[in-house]
Amino acid sequence: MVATDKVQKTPPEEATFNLAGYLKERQKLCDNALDRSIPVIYPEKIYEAMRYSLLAGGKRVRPILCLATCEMMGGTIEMAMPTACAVEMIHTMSLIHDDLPAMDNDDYRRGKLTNHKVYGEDVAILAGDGLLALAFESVAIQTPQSVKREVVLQVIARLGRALGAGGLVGGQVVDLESEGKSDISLETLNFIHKHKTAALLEACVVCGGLIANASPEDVQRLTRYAQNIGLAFQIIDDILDITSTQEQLGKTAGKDQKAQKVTYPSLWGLEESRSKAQELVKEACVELEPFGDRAKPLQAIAHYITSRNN
Ligand code: GRG
Repeated sequence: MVATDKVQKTPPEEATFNLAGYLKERQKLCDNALDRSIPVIYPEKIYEAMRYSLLAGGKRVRPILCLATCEMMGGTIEMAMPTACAVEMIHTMSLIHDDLPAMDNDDYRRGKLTNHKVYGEDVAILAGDGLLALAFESVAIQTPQSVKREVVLQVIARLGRALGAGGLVGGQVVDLESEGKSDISLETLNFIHKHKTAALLEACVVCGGLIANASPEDVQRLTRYAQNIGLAFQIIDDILDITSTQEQLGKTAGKDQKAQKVTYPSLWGLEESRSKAQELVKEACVELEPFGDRAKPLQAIAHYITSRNN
């Protein structure tokens, strides 16, 4: 769970917006909805394994982005909550599979043993699959009738695109191929992270906008906002792998250096990486200017991405 009391310095333009309080409240809403989304029924083992990782904490950045965008564009939390839950289910399944011995082979995630360490590789794979299927079922079945069915279909298509070979899966494949290679170009690194990390963040924001009937022009603005914060998110993730402890991160720290992985700090150094992330956040916030005060939560979340410590 994010240490909201540890959210660092608030930029002056966000001074009137209580981000820590906002995140805490939204995390609670998301946690409650996610808790309700998975009962424990027969065969209990799989439902328990799905709940284990889904309810293990996590900052809930993706569902909060989805809800915040929907509200900014005039929609409600109720309209977006099934999609918000879906993006967190998809994100969690990607973490479970990423941690498997066949991929990153990690023992800790969100401050707990990884799913396969507790339930075994076979059940961990199936827990990921179960979460992925439930994500789409949630959007299709739980989205209220106030959202047009045509929009629900668009959301389902967007999510499918973001996580398939043109998104997370494609980014992960290139990441795996790049392992152990020291001559990875910036272009390849950008490809990996635009797909592995930014694609889902983009889907969160765009789906939130679609649910609130955002115009195509606004969807374009939202897309640019999300692409910029998506890359900034990954740059900071790379920095935190170097500068934070396992306790702060809830997962193994220093993994990239140990695996001699090419990262943004390994190409640019820490300081340059930080300023590039800040530049991306600034560019993201420019896209929100037409939305005036309603954009305060999304602006504050963008700044939080570069000031977070986990
Ligand atoms: C989606 C079908 C499908 C398969 C998954 C394994 C895989 C394919 C992709 C890997 C995706 C991955 C693990 C990307 C890393 C993204 C990232 C920066 C994760 C950390 O996110 P945080 O900091 O974590 O938001 P919390 O725990 O706070 O939610």
